[in-house]
Amino acid sequence: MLNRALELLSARLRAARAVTVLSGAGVSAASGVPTFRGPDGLWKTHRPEHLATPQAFARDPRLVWEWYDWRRQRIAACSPNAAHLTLAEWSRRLPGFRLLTQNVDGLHERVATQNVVRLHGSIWELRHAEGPRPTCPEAWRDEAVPLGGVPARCPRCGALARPAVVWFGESLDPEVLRAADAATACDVFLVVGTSSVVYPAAGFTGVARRRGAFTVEINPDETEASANVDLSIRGRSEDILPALSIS
Ligand code: BJW
Repeated sequence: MLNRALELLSARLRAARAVTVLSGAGVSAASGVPTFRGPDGLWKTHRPEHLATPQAFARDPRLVWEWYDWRRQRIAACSPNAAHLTLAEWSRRLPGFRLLTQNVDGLHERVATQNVVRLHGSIWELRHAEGPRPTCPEAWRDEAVPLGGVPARCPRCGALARPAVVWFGESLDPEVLRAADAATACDVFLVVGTSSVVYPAAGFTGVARRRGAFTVEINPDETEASANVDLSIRGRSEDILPALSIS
């Protein structure tokens, strides 16, 4: 059964002129990066509305930064896994390859994956909490672990900084949304390692399918997307992706 599914998907990938992958936290799970939901997920111990919203940050920037500082340290100790490596190889070899990632950990970038659209920003980038200032860059990279100070500040003007990530209730960058929408026009749309509950990302699979893409989910568990894809493969991304043959 699994072998048949892998053969079918491999054939689809080989024939495709455009392939889009939507990745989520499950892709980094084998690297040791905690997922959000599920038995060991971050939300088991931290309520999202206490930490991943602009209101939470306004209320207690130190608390929110402590959580991000802890996550940055944890991610810095992680290495990309076989799923990241396979997608990086596909990005060089498959025509019209695009990767939409919800992950902020930077592990796809660490293995030089091409054509990556970061839907929710990066945990390694910071920006001014009160909006851009003409004297300073709009966003800057900061890979210090632990952070030089909590809450983090702009190295140039000293103003309060925030992680350049997208919190609940915040809009995604319009350019990013345009790129994501364009990527839903493809032959194969693969949704990997995401619970498919957070919008707008969760809506892309349906859009791709309505536009004629062959939609596939790779996840060890059933998700919100499972019933609405053409092929649902139960398995871990680090096992399934390397088992697919694109040549
Ligand atoms: C494995 C595995 C292995 C484990 N291999 N797999 C429409 C309807 C309803 C609500 C909304 C809507 N449109 C917008 C909203 C509101 C909201 C939303 O979606 N809420 C829902 C929760 C209901 N969305 C927003 O607010 C977004 N903004 C927006 O739309 O603006 C306009 C607007 C605002 C308000 C109202 C209406 C419109 C912004 C969303 C930002 C999400 N931000 C976060 C935090 C990022 C920063 C940070 O990291 O700190 O992004 S939340 C968190 O969830 C993070 C993730 O990217 C995101 C998705 O999580 P993901 O990747 O799916 O992880 P998990 O843990 O959920 O799932 C892991 C999966 O892996 C599981 O399925 C496992 O089985 C699997 N797995 N091991 C493969 N080895």
